[in-house]
Amino acid sequence: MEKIKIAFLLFIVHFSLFTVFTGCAKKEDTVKIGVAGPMTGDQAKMGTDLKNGVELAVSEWNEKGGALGKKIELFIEDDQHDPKLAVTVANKLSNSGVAGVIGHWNSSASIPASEVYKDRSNIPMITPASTNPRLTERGFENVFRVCGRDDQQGKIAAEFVAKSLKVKKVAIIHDKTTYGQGLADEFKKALGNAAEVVYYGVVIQGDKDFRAVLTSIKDKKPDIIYFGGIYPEAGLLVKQAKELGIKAPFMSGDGTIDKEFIKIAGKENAEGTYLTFSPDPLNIPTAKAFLDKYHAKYGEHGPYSIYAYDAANILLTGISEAGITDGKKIADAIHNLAYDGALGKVQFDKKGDVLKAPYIVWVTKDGEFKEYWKPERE
Ligand code: ABU
Repeated sequence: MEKIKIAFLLFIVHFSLFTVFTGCAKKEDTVKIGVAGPMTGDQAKMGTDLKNGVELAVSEWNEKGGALGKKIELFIEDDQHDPKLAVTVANKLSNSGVAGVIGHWNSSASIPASEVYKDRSNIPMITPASTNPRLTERGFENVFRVCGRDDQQGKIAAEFVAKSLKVKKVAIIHDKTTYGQGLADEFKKALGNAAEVVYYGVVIQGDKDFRAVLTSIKDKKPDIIYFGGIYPEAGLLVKQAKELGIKAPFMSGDGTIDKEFIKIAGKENAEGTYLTFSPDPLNIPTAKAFLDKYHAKYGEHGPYSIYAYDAANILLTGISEAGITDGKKIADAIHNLAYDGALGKVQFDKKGDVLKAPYIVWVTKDGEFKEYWKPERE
């Protein structure tokens, strides 16, 4: 019996020494940050932009010594914009002991994942891109977004088509996702009686042939087609609409404003498409240093690269201000920040929304996106 006790004690001592002198101990010497988004699949460009923005911010922090005197370690996870996979990813990141998460990209992923982070000791999450209002309407103190909301961009889109384009008949399509349907409905609500909605219908994310829906729309002779959804479907819709001889311009939101949209639609077909998004960072003086570094390291920036960069800096500043990797304390610190970032000053309200979301309308011209229209009050 004595021999068994000694053997057991030796095992414990050996195991403890092993963990101290191996990678297990090394991991505890880092501040762990989660990054989550669609890293593979048809929206992988958005996940890559997100990852690149975060990696750039973290490399800068690590060059200066990290956070809380420790190196920062990234845990990158792929949710494939799938709500169920987003929950799995959120649990995996929570189990890894992350102090906070940058992500997710899609509202349909961010909303269910945020429930996990809330339940797992209020792990703070800052999304660069999820714009569905519900994300911040549930009173979660650990949830933040550095982008605007779809009730804000839907309103600007409606104001543009009613006051600037002065259209009479509108067709509305969405992709049945939290984001796509939410944005289409916010646009419709804001439009009110300013124009007649002659068609309201859906497409399925991942489908490739939208000719049946577009043929029904053509019969209704709308002055504009509004789409709530993301660039893979938006590109095909515009391409197929032109092939069917539809002349009405196309309008969509921030989920479509990426060069991938123009590639899928074709340069000629994409011309004249209107999109709501925030102003061009190329015209924002505070964004210059970020853009120079990003372009040198990764090439052209995507729409949400700069948002991911600022989100990571805000999370790491919150951790530093809190002085500890405690979810609630970090969230409190983030709520109290007035952060001067690449996008300018970022401050959050009680819900975790930014105080300013300056949506404008862009247009595609010569294969590029150009700022086109600003609401009068801005
Ligand atoms: N806001 C653009 C698309 C991401 C999302 O909200 O689902």
